[in-house]
Amino acid sequence: MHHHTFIAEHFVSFKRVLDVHEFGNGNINDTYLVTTDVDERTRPQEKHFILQRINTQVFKHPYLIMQNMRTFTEHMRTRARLEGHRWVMPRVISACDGHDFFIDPNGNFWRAISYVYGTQSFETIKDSRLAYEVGYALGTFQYLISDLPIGKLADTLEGFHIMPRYLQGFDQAFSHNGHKSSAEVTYCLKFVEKRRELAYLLENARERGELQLRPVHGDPKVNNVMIEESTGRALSLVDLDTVKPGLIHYDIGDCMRSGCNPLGEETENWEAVHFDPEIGAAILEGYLTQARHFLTAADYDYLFDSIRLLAFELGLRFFTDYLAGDVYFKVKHSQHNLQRALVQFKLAESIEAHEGDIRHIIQGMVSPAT
Ligand code: GN1
Ligand code: MG
Repeated sequence: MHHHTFIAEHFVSFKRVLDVHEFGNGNINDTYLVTTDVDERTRPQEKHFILQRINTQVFKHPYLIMQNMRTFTEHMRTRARLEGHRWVMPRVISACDGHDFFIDPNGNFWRAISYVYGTQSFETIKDSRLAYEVGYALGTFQYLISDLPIGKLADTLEGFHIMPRYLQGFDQAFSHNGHKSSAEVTYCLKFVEKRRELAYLLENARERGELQLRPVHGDPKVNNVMIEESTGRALSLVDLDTVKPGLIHYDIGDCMRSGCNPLGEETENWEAVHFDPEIGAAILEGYLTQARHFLTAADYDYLFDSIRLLAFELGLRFFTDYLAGDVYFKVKHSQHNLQRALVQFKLAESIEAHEGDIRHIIQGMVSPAT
């Protein structure tokens, strides 16, 4: 029996595994789509499920992830039902022994989650309609989880999105790996040097009490939004390992840096990378239909900064990993993390160049002209 079929079989009873193949292109965990032999017409939700090997170098407490997932998916599913939202939360699928996971003979941590039936996802945004849905998905997610007390969520990834910590990590990696040099590396170093103070912007606002911790998604990039094939509407936001207390700005910044980059974060053509303000406006519009119910005036004040900061942050994380020898993100070649860093830094530059437009768009949405 194929190794992955053997693993998948631990999550099915009364049905057989027909196929397991790699799915998506996550940078951390290994993800597979499993196909079972159930009759698609009678039990469509069970035809496929997602099987994942959690990267325990990154996620040191996978049990907490599963515990969190039970807590907030349950909470959000109930709220969605009570308030009549068309929304689907993926379900944790127990292993046959009743646990939320399966540890294979090599010590790998595996878990299974339901696949949101009849949906697909996209790597980049081609039109405003999809952009609106992506924003709507993030707003709905944040809304449905907004009344869950943060004390109920464990911290699944310490320091995640805490920009001053990434800056520290960068300084360390740089001092140990100062030998890597090229025109691109020099560009990246200068880029970071010029923007060091930005790193403290959101965390200082949080320390001053202007911004509050809330439950956030942590990784709302475009390809985590599940779009219903028959309607084109967003039905779910998946990839839930980083749901934990944080600033909603991490989410909106991440969603915008991902959605408004038409070339995508994996392009080799980094010099052509740019921010598309029209897509940005549509994402924000969809987002605010839901988020306006819980955003404060201070939250709006930091929206622009968060868009700029999250592109900078991800670029810095990729660049640091490049300097450190690719210890965090999966890479396909030795320059991969450098290339990814350049993409995010170019994007951040474009966001800076569009600062006026973006602030104008946000302003127009806070106090719409009547
Ligand atoms: C990682 O593995 P994936 O693609 O879901 C990363 C995110 C980055 C993203 C960039 C836990 O997510 O923070 O935005 O790559 N996740 C973690 O593609 O570090
Ligand atoms: Mg992810």
